[in-house]
Amino acid sequence: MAPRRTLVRWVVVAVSATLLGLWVLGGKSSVKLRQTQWQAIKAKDAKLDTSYTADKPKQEAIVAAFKHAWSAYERDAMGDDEYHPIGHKGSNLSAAGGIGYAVIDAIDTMQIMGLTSEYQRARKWIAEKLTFDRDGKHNTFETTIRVLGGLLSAYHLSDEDPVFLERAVDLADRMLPAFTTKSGLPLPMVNLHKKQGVGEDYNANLISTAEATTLQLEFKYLSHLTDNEEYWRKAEKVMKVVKDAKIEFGLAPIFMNAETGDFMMSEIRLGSRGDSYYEYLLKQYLLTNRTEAVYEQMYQDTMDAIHSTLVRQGVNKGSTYTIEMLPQRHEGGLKWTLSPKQDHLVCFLAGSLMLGAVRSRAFVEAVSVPPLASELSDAGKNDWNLGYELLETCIDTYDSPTGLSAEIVHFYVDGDGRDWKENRGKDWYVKGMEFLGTAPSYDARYILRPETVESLFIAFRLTGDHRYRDYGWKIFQSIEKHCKVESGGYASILDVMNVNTAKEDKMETFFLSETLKYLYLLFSDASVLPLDQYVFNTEAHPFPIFHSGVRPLFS
Ligand code: DMJ
Repeated sequence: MAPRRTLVRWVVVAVSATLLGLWVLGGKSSVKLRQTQWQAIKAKDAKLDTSYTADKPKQEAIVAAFKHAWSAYERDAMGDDEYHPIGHKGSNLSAAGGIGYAVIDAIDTMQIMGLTSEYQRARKWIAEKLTFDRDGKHNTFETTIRVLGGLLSAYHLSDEDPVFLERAVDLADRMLPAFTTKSGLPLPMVNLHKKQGVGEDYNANLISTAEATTLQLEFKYLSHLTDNEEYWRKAEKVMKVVKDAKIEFGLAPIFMNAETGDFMMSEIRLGSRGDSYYEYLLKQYLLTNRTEAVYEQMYQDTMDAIHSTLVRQGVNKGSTYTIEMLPQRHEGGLKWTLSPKQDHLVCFLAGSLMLGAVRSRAFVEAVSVPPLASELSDAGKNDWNLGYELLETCIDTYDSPTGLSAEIVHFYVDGDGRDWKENRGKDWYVKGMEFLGTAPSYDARYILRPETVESLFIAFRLTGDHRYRDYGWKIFQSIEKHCKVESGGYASILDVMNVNTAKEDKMETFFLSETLKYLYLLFSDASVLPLDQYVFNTEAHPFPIFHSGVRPLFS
């Protein structure tokens, strides 16, 4: 998340779509599309084997890691929203009390891993102790993706145990008032006791683009399960507002005004506050079995805009990466500064592009594994190549002294005044590394994030290339070596470039819901949660693909 001071500075004025559109138009004509070779068959060291046999010993090691994390949480903090494994304690997101963040985020991983007794105890806690009647502020987006998403996925995987759906309906009904703004965009926070949307203290109408547009899978699937169309319409309306506000070439600034529905003057980026907007464009289309053409169009336009505007190549070895755009007022208009900075969060895009290529840009219904160039459109081949190359870059950022990737990497560019060889001839560096002896920067942390292993899982399922399993296993071993807390749990580390790094006393809930789940699935056989039957929400909670009778509000 952007530090608050930066955020306030940027959020000054609503962006004129025309003005922004003109700039992007200029950018589009001046940036040459990359000409790349077909990557799936090019990889020299590809180890193709599509038998997808489960690797049981590796799965057992990952299950043991899950148990090491969960049992410590259960021992020290059962029911609290978050866990601090070094201090052996939990904490809640609001002083009003917990809402089951950690338990609900983790429960479907237990179901998938077959951890029956852990699952039974977590279910019992949800049935007997969980309450959403909390008079405090909770983040609308985080509550949706972790808690609502976790309950819905647990409901499906438990063969429809009603306790999960009852809790999901109670939560969603308490959240719906967050959408009661003039535009229909949600407010960023919600008081679940008062059933009221709540704005940020420093700007009452501000909502980040990712937060507004990463609620649709959850509310639509709930609508499908309950036949209550209100959930559907509230979530869908947001997409119409975004489409109407959207700049011509499909890129979206990271902040919106919830009252007016306009974009605010703010950065364009694929990382924090932007990321899952791009992810859910594809996933909304997939969840309803590829029947809502409007989302396919929005997705395709947006990927085209990413190709033409945000993609760059490293100066040392040509690694493919994405940039950020920062707006500034300039002679009565807007000037955009380009920044060669990439969040770890962006690594979700690699797998997403590969999945989108085979599901949305193919000539055939069932694409081969790995895909054949002849099966994909030119745009599909471009998306596939970009996804493939971005994944190579994300993997490369794990080639650090700890074997883990930083929260943020920067890429060397012409004229940056840096010694390009300072990091072993790599294209990227971590800011703060040069200030040895002082506290490492925020950028240098690894906070147990999942995006690269998520993309490795998707890439493996779509190609059968065992290199992806090898990379995933290396990452898992590095987590074991540097993040494991012997007395129980896993912690973030402060500096991936230092093997003696200190730990930070926090185990993010997405470590259990995403990172370990995707690692486990990477080593499972392909019949487990197949990608043509399931869509994973942004917190890795799988929902089954379904047909819907609800007609889209807009086209
Ligand atoms: C998760 O909570 C979700 O994936 C979200 O979309 C952003 N990233 C974190 C994990 O890194």
